[in-house]
Amino acid sequence: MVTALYVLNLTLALIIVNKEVPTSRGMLYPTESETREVRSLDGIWNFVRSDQNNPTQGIRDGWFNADLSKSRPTIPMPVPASYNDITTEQSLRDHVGTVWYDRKFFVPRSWSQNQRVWLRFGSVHYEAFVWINGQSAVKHEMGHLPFETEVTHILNYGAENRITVMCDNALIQTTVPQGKISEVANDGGVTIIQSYTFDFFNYAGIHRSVHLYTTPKTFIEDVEISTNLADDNSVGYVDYVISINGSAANEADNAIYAKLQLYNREGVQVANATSDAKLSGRLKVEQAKPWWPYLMHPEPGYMYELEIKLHAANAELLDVYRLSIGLRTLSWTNATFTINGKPVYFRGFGRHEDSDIRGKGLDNALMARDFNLIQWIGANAYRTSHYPYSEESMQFADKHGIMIIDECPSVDTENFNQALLSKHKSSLEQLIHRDRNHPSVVMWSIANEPRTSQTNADTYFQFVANFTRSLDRTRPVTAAIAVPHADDKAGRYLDIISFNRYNAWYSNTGRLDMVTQRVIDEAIAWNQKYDKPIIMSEYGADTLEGLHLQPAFVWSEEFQTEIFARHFKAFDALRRKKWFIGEFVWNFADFKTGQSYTRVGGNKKGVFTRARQPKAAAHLLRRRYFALARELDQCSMPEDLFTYIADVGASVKHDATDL
Ligand code: GCB
Repeated sequence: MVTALYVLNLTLALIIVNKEVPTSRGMLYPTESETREVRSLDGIWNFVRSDQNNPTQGIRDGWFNADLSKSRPTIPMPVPASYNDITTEQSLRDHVGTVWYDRKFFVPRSWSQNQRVWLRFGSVHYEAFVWINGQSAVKHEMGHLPFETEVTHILNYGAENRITVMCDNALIQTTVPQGKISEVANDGGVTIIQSYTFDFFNYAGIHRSVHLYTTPKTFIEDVEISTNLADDNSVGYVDYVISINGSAANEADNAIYAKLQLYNREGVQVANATSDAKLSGRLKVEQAKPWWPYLMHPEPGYMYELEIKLHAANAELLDVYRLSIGLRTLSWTNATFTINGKPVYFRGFGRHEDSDIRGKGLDNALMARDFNLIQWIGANAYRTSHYPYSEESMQFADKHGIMIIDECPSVDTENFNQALLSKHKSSLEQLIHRDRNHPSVVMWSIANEPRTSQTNADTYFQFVANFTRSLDRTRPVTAAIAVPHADDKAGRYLDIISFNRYNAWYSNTGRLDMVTQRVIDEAIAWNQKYDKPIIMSEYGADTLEGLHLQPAFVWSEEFQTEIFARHFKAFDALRRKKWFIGEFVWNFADFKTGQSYTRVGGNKKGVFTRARQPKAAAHLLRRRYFALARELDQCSMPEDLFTYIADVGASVKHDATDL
């Protein structure tokens, strides 16, 4: 009987159907204009934790009907930030289930007239329930992605308002990412444990900014652009589709139109157009300045400003929205990836949004520092491992010419099932909707280390990859795979194969003599299996800053430096085969993980410490990344790249020509 049930379950699990998923609307990044105002609700909120064994009590008891402090004693909590590391309490750090936030705010009387008001969250991990003045306003599931709702009719104008947020961090088998919740006996009774296989701390809370913003009654709800360049890159094309929302849109179909003007960096108008009745069209940009990656061109990250003015049939100005855009074109084959017709070799990192105290909370100072370090080290790309990063960081990447492999929050995906598939697709839909206008985004990563040898992985990834393509055909699709190439069932649905492997670390620990050939052999094997471009998307070694051991020994700075060098040798052999198109170190900086005896305060594979200072290997990596940039794109070298050693003639060189 038991066997029969098991077989039945297995059969049910095998049938995965490709169902529709809900479509995102709106969510343009909130910016001010002649017709829009933006107010931040960031700051110190009131915070309370539910009892772990009673996570829905607050809903049943209506905690949202009054100030939270009326239900429970509250503590101050910064927004944006993860709540886990703010206090000194282990119980809050490791809390599983719901927590509550609230705060008061005023809305100006002027906002009640002739406009609409929207509430927007940059991200809440993992699930959010929001009330305004006790009325349910919006619910959203999926960390690291924005959501918004109209609140025009539930606000008090010229008066005080209260916003209440319940956030649930529980991860189960049908969330993205997956986790497991179990009840385990402890010394005093039982406790609820959240477990997950992924290797970063499940930070939670209101992670990114909260905004209120106004729009006119009829407004620009969405803009989708795609860009192209003529073969010689001298002329650029911007295809646009504008969606509008509002009563004027419904009444006067076809009568509304948009005027678009494109400005260059100097503020000079370089193109303009009036849309067709469907609010779509094309701008042609003569003497285009293409968007180039960092070090690939003397002027990387060139951004234009697209000004969109929405007009009523009688020419009245309804709404103005400005969007930064870059002109570039991508193409790929089974052996190449090009940008603006030039082959690209990726050199960069897997990263995390992670830092002391604030966890995964948006921190502008940290973000600016990280981009300075990326430029200092000469990287041209990173993967948003293992979830979408802040919109502010996407804007930074655009401006700095840093290419992004944009990853959805699916990590260590397993036990493929129908509910999971729908959420996985929804995470990609939300991600692509949010990020499709960024020139920095050059590839979609649909998963990290999915268990692609399992039954069902084949159908599952066929659906996920094809769904991604149906949303955006202008960028290739990849996934970072770690199962052995022979067992993988997903690669054939990808455009580019990325693989993660830890030679001399997880396998053959300490054996630096077992790296180079293995990396070469594995890359060749992936290429032979799928005949697609290959990237090594993770390699590295945990390294305790300040630990020096000569000869190199695991965990020491010497070992990280040596292991990098062994990989570089493999990459150089592979680069001769044109299909090997990139190397990504794991990780940019040390980051926090769950507790484990393999982790000393977290994962220490950072090239930078968690405080964003270089380890010894950073200097080596910097010399390599600049050497690659110089060889491939003839960039000039930073003056401080080589330290003076000795004036001993031609045998010891110490300047850029040494490369
Ligand atoms: C991996 C994972 C990454 C881990 C890393 C490690 O393969 O993709 O999330 O942090 O290995 O250091 O174990």
